[in-house]
Amino acid sequence: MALPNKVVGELKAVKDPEVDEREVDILIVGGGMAACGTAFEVKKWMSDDQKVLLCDKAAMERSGAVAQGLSAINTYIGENSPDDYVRMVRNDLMGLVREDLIFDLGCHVDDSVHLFEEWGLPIWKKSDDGKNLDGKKGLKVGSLKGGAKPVRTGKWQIMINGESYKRIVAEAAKKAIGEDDIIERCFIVELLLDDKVENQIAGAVGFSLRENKVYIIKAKTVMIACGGAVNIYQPRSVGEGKGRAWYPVWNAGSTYYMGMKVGAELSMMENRFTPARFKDGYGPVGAWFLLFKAKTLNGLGENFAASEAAKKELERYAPYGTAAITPTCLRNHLMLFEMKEGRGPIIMDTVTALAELGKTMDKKELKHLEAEAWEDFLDMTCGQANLWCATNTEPEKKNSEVMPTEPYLLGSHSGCCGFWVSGPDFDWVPADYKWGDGDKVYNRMTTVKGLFTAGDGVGCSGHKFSSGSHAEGRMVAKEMVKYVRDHADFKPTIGQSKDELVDMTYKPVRLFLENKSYTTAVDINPAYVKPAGMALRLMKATHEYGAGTATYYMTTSKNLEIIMEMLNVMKEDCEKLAAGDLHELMRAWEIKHRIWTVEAHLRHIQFRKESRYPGFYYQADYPGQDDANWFCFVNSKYDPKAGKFDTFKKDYIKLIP
Ligand code: SFD
Ligand code: AMP
Repeated sequence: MALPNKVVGELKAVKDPEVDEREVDILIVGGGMAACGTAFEVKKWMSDDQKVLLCDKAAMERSGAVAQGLSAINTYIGENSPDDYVRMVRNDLMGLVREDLIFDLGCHVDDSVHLFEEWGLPIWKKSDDGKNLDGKKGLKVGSLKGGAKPVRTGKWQIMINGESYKRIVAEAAKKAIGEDDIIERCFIVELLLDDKVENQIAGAVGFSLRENKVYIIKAKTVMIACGGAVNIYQPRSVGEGKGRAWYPVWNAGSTYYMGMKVGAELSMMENRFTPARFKDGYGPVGAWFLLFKAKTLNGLGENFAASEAAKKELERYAPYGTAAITPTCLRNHLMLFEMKEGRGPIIMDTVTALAELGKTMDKKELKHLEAEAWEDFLDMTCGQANLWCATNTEPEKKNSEVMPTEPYLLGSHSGCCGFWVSGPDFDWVPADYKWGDGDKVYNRMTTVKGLFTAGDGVGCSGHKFSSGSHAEGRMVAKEMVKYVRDHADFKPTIGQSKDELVDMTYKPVRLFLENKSYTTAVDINPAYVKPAGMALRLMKATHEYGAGTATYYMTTSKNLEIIMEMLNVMKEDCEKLAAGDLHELMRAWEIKHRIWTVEAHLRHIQFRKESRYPGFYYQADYPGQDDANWFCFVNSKYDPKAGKFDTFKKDYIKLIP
């Protein structure tokens, strides 16, 4: 159970925390959709003498991206085929994806959706006469597994009443793994490599957000599923709205930082997701485009996406731009195109959409439709519904602006950055795409032995969303058990002493306690920097030089050169981060995780001499796509011993015609 706060405000940190040492076979880091999938599945395959532990920095009932709930499950294969799912993801991500990983996921994802429904998640259904049945009405026509038809918004998405989605999924995960094998409010800061076996994971170190306690956990195999990276770029929200973001503000790039630090190969870190969202409230647009069939208008009231100019612009990016569904980055590109031509802002025409749908409805049905429009946000981004109230916006009477937001790094939504992982052990998967130990293949294992990832952590395989991340977590559970069984003789050895690990984890606290009396203002001190200041410094740098909103997502070689130098200085200055309480200690580690993650992102952009994802980012000196040289993955690897990065190309292999 998550420990409650024992004090008013944050708990002051002390110089010498208690140390809790554990040894397990399987360590799950994170408690989001992927980790809940692993937790639900893992004990079914473990033997009685094997041990598992899950550490989440927050409380699983409301942690990660699904914290506020969701109104749709964006990946449900249903009547479609996994091959077609691969084609959709490939097109949306401009041709470069790992088709083995995506196909594999497509074969398993529906099973997770069926479980969600079994656990009590209300899934909307279609009635025989084509009406939408939500909530309990949906239940009456039977379950998806039993053949009832979901309410499809797009080809892949289905509608849910999902305010309690994460609670439902977490409850099942907790029941399956057991409260004794979960530590909530435990922030993992670093992974640990084995001292005897080269390139083998051996555990992790973290600390409690509720007690002065450091956890040192030895493990034979570890899964990192700490989501994506948020608040790495200056958000559009300022002042009283600061802190609003679309993706979960708590996810600080820990997945990428921790894996990269122990030498796991990253892939496609140049890919980012710059979502179009309702302006200021960050409300998602999918349901409006797909379910309510709304159109976006430019400032002149024109449906610009259907214009000749848009068609011409998209033709420049054929075959992706001319596909039946325009890729997400190019939809953004068209919005930016309008804005730069002086035809902004972009407006979601909610009024016409609801009026059109209402034409065939009676009064009661119309009221229900309006309620659905509100519920879409109340279920997943309630701040957007608040903003509608605050600005007297009734969507049937007043349109809302949409806007491309600040960039996010993630591998499960409409982006695909993450780790280079092994694919499944099928004969059709090329040798370069699968690995393990000897002739053994471990699906979703990174290039570090025993280190697995899922959800936002897996690179080159976007569009998994909530359901796919859960399913991928379940796949990883089986592979981790297999890994432990195959390596029964392996005993993890940690090279660092207990004192060294505590000193590393609590360094910001010790620095603070040693120096805090030197000045009267606790945040201003020549001996240290506070994480809040460092966060602003990072955001200013990415905003201006790293293709943030300040420059319409444009960067250049020179700008990248400048920001890489700034990031190096920030990394040096991170040695002087100071924290007075446990929350601030978390902030200190988070900003370190963010800086390294951003560095990996920009290093990849710098390496890829083209602009593969117009609308997500642009390089002025390398505009457009250069398939002759860059139709390949970009991978990078940090060498933990030498402290150096290596960035290189990896072949893309087409598997599905
Ligand atoms: O509308 C540490 N997502 C949507 N998915 C859908 O299926 N439908 C939607 O409708 C979706 N939309 C949406 C979505 C997300 C958000 C925020 C909004 C709207 C507003 C995407 C999914 O939610 C996403 O794909 C999955 O949740 C990804 O799963 P995973 O497991 O990779 O990440 P997580 O769930 O965020 O969990 C991360 C966990 O890690 C913990 N953590 N624990 C220990 N130590 C550390 N250092 C840690 N750092 C992080 C977190 O606490 C958390 O438990 S829509 O936009 O399309
Ligand atoms: P979003 O709300 O933007 O996160 O999108 C939710 C789902 O709808 C994702 O699967 C998107 O790929 C899809 N989607 C959003 N907008 C569109 C659109 N205009 N056309 C097609 N699919 C879309």
